[in-house]
Amino acid sequence: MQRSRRWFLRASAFWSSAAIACRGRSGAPPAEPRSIGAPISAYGARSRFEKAARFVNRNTKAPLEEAASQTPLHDTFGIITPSSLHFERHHSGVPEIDPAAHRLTIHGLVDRPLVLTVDELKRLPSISRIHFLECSGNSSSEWRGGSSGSDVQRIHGLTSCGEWTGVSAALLLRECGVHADAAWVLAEGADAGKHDRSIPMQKMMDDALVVYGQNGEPLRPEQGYPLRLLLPGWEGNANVKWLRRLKVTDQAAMTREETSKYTDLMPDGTARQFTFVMEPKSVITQPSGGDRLPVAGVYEVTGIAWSGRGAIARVEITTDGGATWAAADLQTPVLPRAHTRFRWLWKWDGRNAVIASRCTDETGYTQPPLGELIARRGTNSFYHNNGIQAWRVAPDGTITNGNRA
Ligand SMILES: Nc1nc2c(c(=O)[nH]1)N[C@H]1C(S)=C(S)[C@@H](COP(=O)(O)O)O[C@H]1N2
Ligand SMILES: [Mo]
Repeated sequence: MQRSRRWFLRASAFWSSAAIACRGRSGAPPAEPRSIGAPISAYGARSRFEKAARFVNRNTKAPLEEAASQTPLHDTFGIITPSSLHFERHHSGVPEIDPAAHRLTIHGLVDRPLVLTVDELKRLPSISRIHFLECSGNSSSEWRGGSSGSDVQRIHGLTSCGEWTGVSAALLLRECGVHADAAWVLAEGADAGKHDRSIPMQKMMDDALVVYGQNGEPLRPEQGYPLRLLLPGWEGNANVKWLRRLKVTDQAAMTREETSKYTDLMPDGTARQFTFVMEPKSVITQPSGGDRLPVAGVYEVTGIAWSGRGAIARVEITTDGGATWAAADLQTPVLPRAHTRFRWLWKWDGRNAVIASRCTDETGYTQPPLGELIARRGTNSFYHNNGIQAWRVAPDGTITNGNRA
């Protein structure tokens, strides 16, 4: 990294263009602020000059409560998504829940059913972990050719990454004494639609968390305040928000969300069900669709990679549409089931280029080309597109979605 950084500074047109810009401006240093600054504040807000925002991707046939908003991946740095920019997906709006009145009930095939308050949960041993959360419908427009716009936010903005704090689900379930034939847990939310999903007991015992914290403060209402189920690396919809009930059962409940919804119809007419794991995926966030490179020269290509199966082992970059690949630098920490930031220096020659990233996780799974995924799964399915995202760079520097010719 050290060496490539120096090369960047030498080779780049950056310093010379910065010098030109300086000459263009008034030579005098900026004036000292005239009055004393703003006072201290009890709860911070960003500078009024900053405008990055979630994109409200409204389904025009449904009310705004049945909608999603997408993270501005192009304009967020590092690996942590600020809570205010964490993507949202609600099936029936954001309920307003008084934490003092909220209860988590654990019942079903257990010796000792439990009803817990939020304060009681907070007294138990806590765990903080950094994990991504991705809607299985993320990037779904690309199956059939890019209907939801051409920028990274609108194509891939249904993924975010945060630090989550809560209690191990295994600790709670052990406390209840689950029966030997217990194989599933039905998780239910307290929103108007009572969103629910059946979760295999093994995942609940492995690494599931009942979380109340997000990025160092209580969960945002949009993320499930006061409690949500967090299933590291598993599709967003199984991470039940406003969690109010865990029912231990011997079989899956076959709720609406795991039968008519959140299954994947294959070309032969069969459907894949319980496709929980989010497979390895990466995307270049800068430069990306909607950007314009001002001049030929050196650019930092950066983006994020993540895998529901573990840590990212490798990210590669192509600038010639996949003919050749080069290894990108991974920013530490590289954490399992978390966004991982990658960077690569590119000297653009001012000609047509197709840039893309592909990642490989620690299990050896490499993100597939989109065409390969479509050949295998057809275009009936909607969820779980982890194909490679290409961006097309034109000689005038404009960048568009390069997934289709
Ligand atoms: N109770 C409840 N939980 C829910 C949902 C919901 O509508 N209600 N939406 C699910 C879906 S489809 C996704 S992708 C994630 C989105 O989580 P976020 O809004 O915190 O990003 O929450 C899941 N959990
Ligand atoms: Mo989702």
